[in-house]
Amino acid sequence: MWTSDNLKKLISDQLGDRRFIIVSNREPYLHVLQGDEIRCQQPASGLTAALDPVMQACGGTWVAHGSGDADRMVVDEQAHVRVPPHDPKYLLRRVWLTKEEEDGYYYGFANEALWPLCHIAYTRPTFNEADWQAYVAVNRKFADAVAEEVGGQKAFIFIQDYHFTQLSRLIKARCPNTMTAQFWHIPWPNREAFRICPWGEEILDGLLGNDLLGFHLQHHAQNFMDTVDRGIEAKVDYEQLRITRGGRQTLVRPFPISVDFARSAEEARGADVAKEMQRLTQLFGLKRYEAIGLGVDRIDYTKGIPERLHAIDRFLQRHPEHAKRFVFIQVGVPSRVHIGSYQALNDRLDTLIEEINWRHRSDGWQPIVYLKEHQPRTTLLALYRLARFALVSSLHDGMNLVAKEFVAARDDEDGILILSPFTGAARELTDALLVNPYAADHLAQAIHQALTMSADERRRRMQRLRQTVREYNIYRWAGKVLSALLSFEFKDELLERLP
Ligand code: ADQ
Repeated sequence: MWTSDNLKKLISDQLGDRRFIIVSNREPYLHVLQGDEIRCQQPASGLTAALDPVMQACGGTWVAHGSGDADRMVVDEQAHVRVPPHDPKYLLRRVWLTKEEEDGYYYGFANEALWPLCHIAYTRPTFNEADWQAYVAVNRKFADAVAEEVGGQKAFIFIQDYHFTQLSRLIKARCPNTMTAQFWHIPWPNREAFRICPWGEEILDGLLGNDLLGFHLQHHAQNFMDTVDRGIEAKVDYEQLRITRGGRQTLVRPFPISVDFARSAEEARGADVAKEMQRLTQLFGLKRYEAIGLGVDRIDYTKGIPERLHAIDRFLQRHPEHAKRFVFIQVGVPSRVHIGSYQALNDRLDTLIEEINWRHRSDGWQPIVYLKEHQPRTTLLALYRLARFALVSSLHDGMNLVAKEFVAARDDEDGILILSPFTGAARELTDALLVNPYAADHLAQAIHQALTMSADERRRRMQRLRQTVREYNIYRWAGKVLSALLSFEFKDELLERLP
């Protein structure tokens, strides 16, 4: 079983004097002003939630956009701050972006072009030359920051996600002694869907600057290889999962990401979470209900939140006997609010929840409680434990960590996971109720099944789900990625020797 200690050992045995640097757009800790005080927050992001425990185990430097309004107040002259604040384990190097850069690179190309291009959720991508130019310029800015951190030494650089398709080549031009791996946290679409991108060739070529390219699923890796095969000149070896372009090789591999199971399980059993469960029970009068349903998401059109609400509506129409005996808590943190489609979704959710609550309201009861803000980890863990079922209804999702967080928090071995088959998580979590979110009736039926399932069956399913998430945890993910990257250089039997 992979643990934080195995991972530490792998890093210290194999890295030697090489620097270890992670690059992502989102930073793992933001400093924000609340009145006169500076507070440190962790963002609602699957990527940072997954990688923070890895960095805490490995040390090293994390390079990311400094986006908190108090970020500049706490760094030194090199834009460095050590994190986590109360028990520093690694260095955070912040990169400053202008508003125009953020607009073009982040909101524009990354989130209005690449995000919808890679998710089949029927939101059309917008391609804009100025956004693309800003995106490339910001990739250069990050390459400069990484080069400063490398400082002429040998280094392993681990690049995250679709914000940095140009980064690996730019880094290697500046620092020849580096190896790079890049992990693509979202799906890779089929080649027909990808073809519409006007800068497709540059994106494919840029990604092939990496020594290793990781996706959550074999299927995404396969789509990428097909896209390269049809899109640009390269030798694609489908058996060895290897692409050669311009004499250089890139390994393409699936690595399903996960959560820190041990830490979540331990925290979820702790006194703080128990206290928080009591507070929430009192605050929302939860004792009145036989069961609580739960949704937790970054508000995004890929997460299928309206589909989930329609299913609750349908469920209550079909099974009015559950009225007043059940409540659904939707926790949704607004994200990317400067983009029109996200504003429209926020408005749509407000209206939809109001409508559904109005339709079913009775004697002071209403079916949906909407917590539209960022919640601390203790609150999320408490909600995971209070819920009879968690509903993850993504229309398309690279992995979906909420599903795994829910399972990790349930050491009481109770609770049902209702999960969309269009998430990466559905490949591993086969003891969930797997339901197509586009079919409101099927989802409504699954809610009914979750509320009427015997305690024995709930336990059997949850035990198997927990076994999977315990074993396929975040340290295994990081260990597999790093050992695949390291095996490039050491060319030994490293992979076989690891658990
Ligand atoms: P995301 O799209 O951000 O990640 P997801 O994997 O579900 O999606 O993670 C969301 C994270 O935000 C979870 O850790 C969750 O606890 C947290 N969160 C959600 N709502 C919150 C709230 N209101 N308050 C506080 N925290 C909240 C991308 C891909 C995913 C992939 C991850 C990791 O889109 O498919 O699983 O990266 O690779």
